[in-house]
Amino acid sequence: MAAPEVTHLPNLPNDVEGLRQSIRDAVVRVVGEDPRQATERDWMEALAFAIRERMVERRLLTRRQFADEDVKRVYYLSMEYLIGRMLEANLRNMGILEPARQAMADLGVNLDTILDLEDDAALGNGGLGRLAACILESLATQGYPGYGYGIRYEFGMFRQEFEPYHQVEHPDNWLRYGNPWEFPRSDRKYPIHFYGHVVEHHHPRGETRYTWENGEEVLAMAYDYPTAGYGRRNVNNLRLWAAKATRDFDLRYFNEGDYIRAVADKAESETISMVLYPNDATAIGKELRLKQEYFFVSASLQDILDRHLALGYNLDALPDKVAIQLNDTHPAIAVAELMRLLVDCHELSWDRAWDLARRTFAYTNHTLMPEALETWPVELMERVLPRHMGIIYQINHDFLEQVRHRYPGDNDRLARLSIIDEQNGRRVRMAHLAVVGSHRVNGVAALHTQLLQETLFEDFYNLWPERFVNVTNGVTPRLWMIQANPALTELLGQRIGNDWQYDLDRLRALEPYAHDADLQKAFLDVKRANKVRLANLVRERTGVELNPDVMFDVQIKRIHEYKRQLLKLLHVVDLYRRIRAGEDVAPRVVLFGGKAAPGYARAKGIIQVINEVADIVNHDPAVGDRLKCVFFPNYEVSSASIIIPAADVSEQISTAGFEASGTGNMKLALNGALTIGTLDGANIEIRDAVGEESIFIFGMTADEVVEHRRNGPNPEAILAQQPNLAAAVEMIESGFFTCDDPGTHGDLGRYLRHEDPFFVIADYAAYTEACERADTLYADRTAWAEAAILNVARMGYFSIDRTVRDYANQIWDIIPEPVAPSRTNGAA
Ligand code: Z15
Repeated sequence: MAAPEVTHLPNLPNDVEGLRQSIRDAVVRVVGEDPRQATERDWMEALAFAIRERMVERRLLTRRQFADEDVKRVYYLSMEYLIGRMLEANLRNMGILEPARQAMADLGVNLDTILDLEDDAALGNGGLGRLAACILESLATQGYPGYGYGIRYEFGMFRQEFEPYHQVEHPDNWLRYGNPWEFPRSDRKYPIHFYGHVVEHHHPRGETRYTWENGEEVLAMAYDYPTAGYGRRNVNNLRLWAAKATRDFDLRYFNEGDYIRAVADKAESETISMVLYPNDATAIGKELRLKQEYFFVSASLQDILDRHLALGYNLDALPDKVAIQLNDTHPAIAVAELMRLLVDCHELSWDRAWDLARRTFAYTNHTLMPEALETWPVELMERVLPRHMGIIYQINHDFLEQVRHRYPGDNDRLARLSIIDEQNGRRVRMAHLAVVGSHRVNGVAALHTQLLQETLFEDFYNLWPERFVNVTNGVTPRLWMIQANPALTELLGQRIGNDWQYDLDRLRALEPYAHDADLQKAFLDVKRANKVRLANLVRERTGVELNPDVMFDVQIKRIHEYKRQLLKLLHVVDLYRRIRAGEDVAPRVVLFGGKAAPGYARAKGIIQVINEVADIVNHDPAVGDRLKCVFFPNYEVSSASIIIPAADVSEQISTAGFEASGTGNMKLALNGALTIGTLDGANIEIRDAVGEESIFIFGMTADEVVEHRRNGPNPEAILAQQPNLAAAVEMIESGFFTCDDPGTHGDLGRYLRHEDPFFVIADYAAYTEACERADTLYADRTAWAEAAILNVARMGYFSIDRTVRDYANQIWDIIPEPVAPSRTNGAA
């Protein structure tokens, strides 16, 4: 038993006076600057340090309580965490935003100025990465014992610039000033192996044993990011791994040249955690990517097993104390790695290990798109991870035995189910490995889960129907309402109190006031103020002037053909042509935002043509305020929180059957934007929740899309029937908007006429008709306000807290463990 003064945790004051003291001290003690000379950035750093020391106290209290209560923990394994800025979120969730604002003011510093200095932590691409960040925040907020594991990329998502029309990528050096939120844990390092070969050790009695020898080794070092819950003391942890060379990395040199080479190799081994691959929903077949995946999975599993054993549990209790969620197949090698650790390192029998692994893992699928499904050439896997390849063969062998028993003689089914795809030059299907190695598999919206069961995983569903569940995505109201939309938060507080902040279903209390004229006016005033806020930012970033009294029509998401930014662009061109022809069209501001993967030429072409059209439209004196088109550069979490509260209309117009869920759709609707959308992903559930009168649904359903494709689509025939659409396509391909390379717009015309893989042409008429319904409603301010208020009131289901409870109850079997105030450490 250690002495009380050793086990005591500090208990820092959270009042204005105490905070001011901490911040001023930190300027000297941490930043090393004289408070008389401190810059705004110095104050920001000092403030962050004052918060982080308070966070870590609660982190340790939380950990003690979890250990005392013998809780089951969930570990979320994700290649991506799209967190955004941390300062304001940490202040708010720690309950010290207002005292800190006052303390800073007392020190002569404006908090809002400071908040704007912070770079986004953009360790993710899009929806999948942002979902991971929302889930961690909700786990802490609801008091669940839940931890994130991922990679501490030196460079996150690239910064997007237009030069002047096409996208140029700049490296995101987000750690250049250091990072006050991370705790480097130099004592938490795990060895990670690559390459080498496997040696078999035959035993006369008992199983053959395997050792993995002569590979390369790199260390994974932990960096901890405390994650605070809102309105609770719980603070969880996100552990991100960075690659570090081993201490004596191959320094067996004989001369100077070898020595220099050895040090260069050491640096090379640290490139594993250097950069996030900027691809969203497309698989990357690069060796470095496989190494990243294995690197963070192996480190995380070693850490999880160490903790499990250190807490005094035995390995047989693993599924009772540990749940591991695989965020897509990116960490699916975990199935083989856990088997290796249990069998080769902890000497469990194969069968026992397999039973534990399967009951521990669960897998979330985020897409049906074939190009996003990860498969690794057997040859590559064998070279980089030879032991894992052997383990996968064994898993597959046992699995196919089961299938053979169930479906004797059905060789086609065997080939379809196999973890090894034998058709395309022998590849490991990571999704199959994940399904076989998990006790639950979930899709991320009702339609998506249904399609998973009917298409991608049909054979698996027939085999194990009980394994498949739906968990519809959600968003955190702390960031996407309270932080992003303080004006609406304030209005809600006045009308219905603040209970909704903890239980978003309580927004329903707003419903009875939807036709209250005072509320409608206040609601429209809030929206207008948010539009002015956005217009100021757009002026600053692009020079374009926006009229806040015109409808703001917003499409913000990664650039993908299936998301159909081209459908919106055709509408812009159509409106522009008709305005020039003297037609009276409803005015609108169209705002696009989003990045294209650097290697996705078609997506980059879409950005370029939007920028070119925007340039012409915005400078045409004949147009004025009736049409503006803006491509907001470098769309990221921090700009999303300005754009979303200012949107009147939310564009969710993916080809039905292709968007697994969407989460931007939820953020926008929650902030009062009305959706124009297809019956795709979570749009369907949003329609069911908000009602037909608060959403504009259009276009082919997922079934109709399949049927349409089967019938052999003929875009030219449709164009011949639709003069406005034809004129828009002709206007583009004529080069009217060409500002940059001539030829690209002609190519786009050919693409629409002869390829149109996502049926932009086929859905165009229905789409513009939906836009016109929106225009009509928008013109009636009272009717619009009522629909938008009802929209907000009915979005409670899409809280990430509901999502996380669904995972906890259907998949993880964990319960909340709220941290109680204690006598010595209980100050609020
Ligand atoms: C990604 O952001 C998504 C799916 C993927 O397969 C990859 Cl690799 C990245 C998105 C889906 O496209 C989107 O519909 C969904 O809402 C999001 O994941 C979160 O589930």
